[in-house]
Amino acid sequence: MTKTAFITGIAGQDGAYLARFLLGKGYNVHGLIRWDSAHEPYEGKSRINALRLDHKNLTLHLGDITDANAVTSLIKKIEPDEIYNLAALSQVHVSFQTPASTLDINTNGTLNILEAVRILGMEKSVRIYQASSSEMFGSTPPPQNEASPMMPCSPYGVAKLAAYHLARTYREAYGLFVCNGILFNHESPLRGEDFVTRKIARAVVEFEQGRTEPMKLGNLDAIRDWGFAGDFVEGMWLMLRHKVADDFVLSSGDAHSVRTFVERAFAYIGVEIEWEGEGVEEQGIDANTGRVMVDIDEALFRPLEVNHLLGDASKAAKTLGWAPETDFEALIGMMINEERQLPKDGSNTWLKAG
Ligand code: NAP
Ligand code: G4F
Repeated sequence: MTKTAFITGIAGQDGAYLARFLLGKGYNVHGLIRWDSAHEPYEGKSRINALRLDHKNLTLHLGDITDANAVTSLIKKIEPDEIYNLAALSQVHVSFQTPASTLDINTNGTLNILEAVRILGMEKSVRIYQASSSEMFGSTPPPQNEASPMMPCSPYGVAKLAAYHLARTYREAYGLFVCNGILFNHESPLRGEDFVTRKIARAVVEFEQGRTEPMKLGNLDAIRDWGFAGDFVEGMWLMLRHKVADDFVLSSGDAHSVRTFVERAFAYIGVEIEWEGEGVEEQGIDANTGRVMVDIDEALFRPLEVNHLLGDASKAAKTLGWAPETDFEALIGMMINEERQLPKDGSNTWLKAG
């Protein structure tokens, strides 16, 4: 029988990849999209365009995860078999500037989904994926797995941790089938433009095409475990196939600093970067020409930083049979190649190509 999935945050990076994955499996996919994302020239719309809006099994619903009544009536109408709750304010730095709305979207938004399923008596018929995050580990030393202490370092991390506990509580109290996917950083050509990997990939291609202004970055020494979003959405789906609801880490298991990402990205276009100076005076220099390619901007540092994330996804490997396919170098190459092909109007063709 055809399954029906409801994806909140469908206009985001993961929403686009997940929708494509589920449509490919024959699902009817319903997506929640904010009204301002549904219109050009917002990048959310271009991701949805890349999905082919006219797919006969894809239905978009205008709405907001913070609107409890609207969320409840939508779930009642859609009668989904699976809900993937991806909607979030996902920019960690921004969460320091908008802490209250971060909690409203990331925590209360999750509560709205859980409560809707409970109030509608759908506990036994719906399986829920909750987009939890490695940011919840915060200052806990690496490697981090499902049993590691959670010590978040941002309003974003705190909001995600509260949502994680709400999901666990609803699972235990009301028998909801809800899984927390504790996902480490995953990137793609569809990554939002202000996340560091996409920002670097874009700048590198701009340099290749004649850019002269140095790229500005913040903390070069933060270490992240970067994987490919396309691999990770399959893990979300696999969690909902498991016989019991549980929590799973998904990660590549390979961590690098932002500095290394910069070096490898420039190396991809044949530029060797040498670092000179210290602290905010540090610069990344083209070793051949002496040109400054990277400057440090103090404003891009966060009030508190998560220094080192390195995931241990052995539980997901053993229990779900999940393994990422795309390694660090392949991810960088994919992002740069796709950035090179972006049309001048900024719309992203990746999913059409894929
Ligand atoms: P993303 O690209 O920022 O997508 C998030 C989506 O949520 C956006 O389309 C956004 O809509 C939507 N949204 C924000 N506020 C909303 C609201 N009030 N009502 C309805 N929709 C709203 O993030 P992503 O990278 O795809 O991540 C997906 C989920 O996984 C997020 O919950 C994120 O926190 C979590 N996560 C991501 C990673 C990662 O490395 N990517 C790792 C761990 C966890 P607009 O387009 O209108 O802004
Ligand atoms: O790319 P980022 O903004 O991602 P961050 O903060 O790790 O968060 C992402 O991954 C989380 C999972 O661990 C998700 F839950 C979250 O939703 C999001 O998807 O920053 C990565 C690192 C940080 O340490 C940051 O300080 O890069 C450092 N950085 C240095 N310069 C920069 C910049 N980050 C950004 N965004 N922009 C810079 O110019």
